[in-house]
Amino acid sequence: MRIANLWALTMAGVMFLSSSLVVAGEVAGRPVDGEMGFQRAVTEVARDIQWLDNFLNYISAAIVAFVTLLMLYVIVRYNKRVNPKPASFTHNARLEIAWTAIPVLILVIIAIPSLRLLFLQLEVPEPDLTIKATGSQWYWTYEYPDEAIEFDAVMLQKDELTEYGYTADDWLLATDTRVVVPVNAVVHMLVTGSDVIHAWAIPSFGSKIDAVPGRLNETWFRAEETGVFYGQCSELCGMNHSYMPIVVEVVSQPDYDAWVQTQQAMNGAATTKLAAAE
Ligand SMILES: [Cu+2]
Repeated sequence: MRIANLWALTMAGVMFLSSSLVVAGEVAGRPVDGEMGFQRAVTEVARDIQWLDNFLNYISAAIVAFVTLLMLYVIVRYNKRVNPKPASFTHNARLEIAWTAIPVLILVIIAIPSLRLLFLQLEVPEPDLTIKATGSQWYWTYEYPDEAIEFDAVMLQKDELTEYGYTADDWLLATDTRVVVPVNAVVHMLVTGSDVIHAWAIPSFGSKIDAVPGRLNETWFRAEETGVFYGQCSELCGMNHSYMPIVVEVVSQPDYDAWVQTQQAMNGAATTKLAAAE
């Protein structure tokens, strides 16, 4: 009876802890003070990553609870006082098969959703749009090869935030330009580095890929809602590693088309100006 109570109490504790740990944030796209767990997922990949994390937490909690209770049981039931004459056998074939087979089974159960997720992340579907991101010390350069658009995104200093329509809370996340993509479009990201290894990451998209000089890595995302989503360079790349954030704005298709036209006009104007100067 006492053991049963202990079991119930432990499981209640485990359930409470794991539920508070995996609560996904209300807010998507940015960190929130005091938040536990992930930023809200807005892509299938991010949702699956969070599901897998949750699933693994339950499995680990169950294993910890089982081992703890087993140890407590042995301590209480088989100590020298309660059990003065210990049994003298040393092997039990059935038990040994069970404690080999059950962990193998648990690993297989974990491997199935892990591999499914790995394939989802690595197999890029037919893209609607391709963007190349190049990490440099300490900013990102974005190219839209099909639209002939190219720009740098540099972190805004504290005194520049208001000018660009940000608040003081956006410091370390806001950049002077944003990557703009249409909602529900498959965006194929080509990621590389120009000097050292950086990493392009947006938590709400479940995207994280290394930007390696001399190598073109690829990832993808399909954002399911509009909004502004923040990320940061996620590979320790040097002194100003924490000052090269990533901002992606997801907009409707008409808004995206309008943005492309404005960018092309700006790029065109820049090219004309350059030609005139020469
Ligand atoms: Cu970096």
